[in-house]
Amino acid sequence: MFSNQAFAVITAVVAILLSIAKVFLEPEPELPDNNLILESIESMFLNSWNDYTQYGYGSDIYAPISHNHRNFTGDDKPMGWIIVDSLDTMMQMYNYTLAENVNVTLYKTTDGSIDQSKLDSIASRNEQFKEAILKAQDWIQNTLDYDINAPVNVFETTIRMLGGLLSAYYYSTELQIGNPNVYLEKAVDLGDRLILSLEYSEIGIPYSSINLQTGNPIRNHVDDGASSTAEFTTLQLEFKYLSFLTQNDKYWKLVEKVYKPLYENNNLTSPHFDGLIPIYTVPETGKFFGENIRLGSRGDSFYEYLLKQYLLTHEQIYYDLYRISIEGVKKHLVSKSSINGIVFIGEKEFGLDSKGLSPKMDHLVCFIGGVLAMGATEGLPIEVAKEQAFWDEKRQEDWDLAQEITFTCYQMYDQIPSGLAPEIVVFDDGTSDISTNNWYQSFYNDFYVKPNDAHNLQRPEAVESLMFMYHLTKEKKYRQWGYQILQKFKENASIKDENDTDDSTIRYTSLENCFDVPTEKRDNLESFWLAETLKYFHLLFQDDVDLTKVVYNTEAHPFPVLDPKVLEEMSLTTGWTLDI
Ligand SMILES: *[C@@H]1O[C@H](CO)[C@@H](O)[C@H](O)[C@H]1NC(C)=O
Ligand SMILES: *[C@@H]1O[C@H](CO)[C@@H](O)[C@H](O)[C@H]1NC(C)=O
Ligand SMILES: *[C@@H]1O[C@H](CO)[C@@H](O)[C@H](O)[C@H]1NC(C)=O
Ligand SMILES: *[C@@H]1O[C@H](CO)[C@@H](O)[C@H](O)[C@H]1NC(C)=O
Ligand SMILES: *[C@@H]1O[C@H](CO)[C@@H](O)[C@H](O)[C@H]1NC(C)=O
Ligand SMILES: CC(=O)N[C@H]1CO[C@H](CO)[C@@H](O)[C@@H]1O
Repeated sequence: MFSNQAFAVITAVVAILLSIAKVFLEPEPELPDNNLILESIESMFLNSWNDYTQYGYGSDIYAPISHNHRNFTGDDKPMGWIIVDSLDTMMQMYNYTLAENVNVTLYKTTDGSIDQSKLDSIASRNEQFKEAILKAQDWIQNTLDYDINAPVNVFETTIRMLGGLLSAYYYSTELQIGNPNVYLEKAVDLGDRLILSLEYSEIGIPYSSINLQTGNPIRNHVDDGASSTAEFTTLQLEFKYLSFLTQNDKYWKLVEKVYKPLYENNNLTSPHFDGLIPIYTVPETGKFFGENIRLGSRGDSFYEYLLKQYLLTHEQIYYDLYRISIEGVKKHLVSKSSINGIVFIGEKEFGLDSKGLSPKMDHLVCFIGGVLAMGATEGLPIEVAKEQAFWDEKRQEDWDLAQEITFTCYQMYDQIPSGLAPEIVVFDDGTSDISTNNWYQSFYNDFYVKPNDAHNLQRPEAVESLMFMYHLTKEKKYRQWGYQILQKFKENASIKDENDTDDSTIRYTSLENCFDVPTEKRDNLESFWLAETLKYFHLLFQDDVDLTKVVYNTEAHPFPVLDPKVLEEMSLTTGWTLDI
């Protein structure tokens, strides 16, 4: 007979082997027809949208369970938070359901006739998208007024509102729906208000907020007044595109001014940082405040916008800076879970010189899979990218890491009872004593979740990376993982009225706790559910997505790739250099 101890060891070993087998050998289910999946994504969007239209239209903040709603700013003027953010998703779905774009042969029944009810249902969704778009345009033209006497966050307002207006302009032009100039005029109005935050800055780095009416810049009220480093380094795509559209280089010049002090005043490329930014910066000096380095909140989109500026405008300096930072990420932040060897990206809370790596990873970090993949391939299918002169060992490493991290982000859903990821996880890397705490544990023991971090806000980043990985590889698994997550949102993040017999009151909301099943809901609709998560789902299941043609801003608003020759003729070029 085994001793108790030996038995415990054997049980533990068997459990580990089983869990490894489960993580890597799960059977992959066959997917329903693509068009059925796209249809269900469009319906999910319309369910959320129609509920918002009925009970909260025009408001910035909406609670789908109680139907409560309010606006951000003190004087109760709306910012267009949900409407502007959602517009281009509706345009994308409108385009996809347009009769001339529907492949009728896909709707043939077995006897060769066309399933007319299917076509009617597509046409009906198309009509709903069209009406919603035109109604939103009318609202933007006649109700939305940015002359608001209240402070707004420069970064959030830029990526969501300015970004949303600019991409609405772009799609409205491309798809010939509505009047694009409504969006551009509003974008210029908003852009002129926001840009003052950069214009008034001493060295080029803005305060975190600005009063839209008075132009008064407002220093951060916490963190000793420091600005979030990712916030002022995530304005560049929007304002550069605005410069392009208005032929006014003012915006372009001002947004790129943030980089020189940031790099030079901190020696950012020196081994002390290796291109990795602490998450706060003192706006008057450009010096970092604190040493907390992470790819999660306040750090994330700094890296994203280095690459995406290169992809949008082909300014080489941004690829070079991106390269330095990504080498820093690979050198300092990558580790593995001890049980299944799942690769994660951790944090250096006390700077690169400190010992160890904090194994904490925000769901937000999941954007990096898609960014690494786009940085390696520049949007070309992987097999084509590998034949380009630019392909080298470093890009191969980036590509490998992109695949690993995307798998990890899928695990952040697959190892959770509700099938939906928590806001933050802590990996068990074998070095810390986390298993003794009363935290939640993932199915196969790769990570733990603190009770306060167990909510799900319907965030997009994992689906975003799945979308990029699928279109660059055409590997079916990315759609299978995406489909699984989609179904979990459908089942576990949806609500409906108790007496609803025809599902007409279905809508989607955040979760208080993704470990509880049935799930406990949180009465909150994030605008990025409509702007990003459902858009990326829809793109994941489309067939002809060309990733070399558009760049998605950090709120999933698409801008067209700009021709460097045209930019040169317009004198829209990089105005700074760095010795590296
Ligand atoms: C927010 O703005 C919308 C649109 O103008 C308006 O209908 C609504 O009443 C405002 N909400 C509040 C709480 O004032
Ligand atoms: C609209 O749909 C057509 C046909 O699917 C596609 O080729 C085109 O790229 C789409 N346009 C946009 C802006 O998505
Ligand atoms: C329409 O779908 C059929 C069946 O999948 C396919 O063979 C055909 O190439 C498609 N046509 C177009 C124009 O995409
Ligand atoms: C930056 O690094 C250079 C060379 O290592 C050094 O001479 C300089 O003093 C450093 N500057 C700052 C601000 O740390
Ligand atoms: C649902 O129907 C029951 C029985 O008719 C009624 O008592 C209840 O108030 C209804 N609930 C709602 C939310 O209307
Ligand atoms: C409402 C709810 O929580 N539904 C489902 C969530 O997901 C699990 C499995 O992933 C189901 O068992 C629940 O019924």
